[in-house]
Amino acid sequence: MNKLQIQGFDIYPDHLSPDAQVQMVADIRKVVQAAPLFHPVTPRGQQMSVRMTSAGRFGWVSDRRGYRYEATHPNGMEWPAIPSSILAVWQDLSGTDRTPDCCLINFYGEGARMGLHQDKDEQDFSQPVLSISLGDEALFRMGNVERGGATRSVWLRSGDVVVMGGEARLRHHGIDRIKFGSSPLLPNGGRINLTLRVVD
Ligand code: MD3
Ligand code: FE
Repeated sequence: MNKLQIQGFDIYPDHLSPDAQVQMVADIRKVVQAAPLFHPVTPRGQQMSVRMTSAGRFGWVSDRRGYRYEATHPNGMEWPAIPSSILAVWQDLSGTDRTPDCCLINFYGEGARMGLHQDKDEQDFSQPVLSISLGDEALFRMGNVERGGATRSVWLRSGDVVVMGGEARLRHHGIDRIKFGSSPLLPNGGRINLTLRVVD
């Protein structure tokens, strides 16, 4: 498939067909029914605008006690298994033999965003992170390993996959905004981002 390389990120535009996207959304709905989306709160007490849940052995959570991976949802239950439709994309593009421990599910409603940050709660930064975009278009900003400096932005669209490995793994990144209602995939609008991660 065709691949774009920007600041060490490998971007696969339109990797998933429209049918595959519809199937994946159906699989995600089952996960969300079992493990409801919640608004994480940062350690400083700010509610994030993105709602989240997870599938896999671990899920990512944040509250006043900090950012971390947990074996259970805030409601106490174990996270659902990662759907095989999602694991198949990892097997295709990740380039690692490890299995992902976590599929973090981010839901962006109208006005939701995610500030520039690094993903540092995992044990082994030699393992890549893989992201799948579904639904509305999002402006993805890519920065540097150190704070500050120049950034580049790219629109991520439904069906796009991004792999962050090597030098890109510790770069700052974020979502400035979404174009609410730009995709017909989710009937009520919004954007789903899936990230697959090796945690321990
Ligand atoms: C670069 N999510 O969940 S995905 C996140 O679209 C996150 O919801 C954004 O950043 C989203 O942590 C961006 C692209 C992404 C994901 C993980 C990365 C880029 C990354 C990890 C390391 C470097
Ligand atoms: Fe991130």
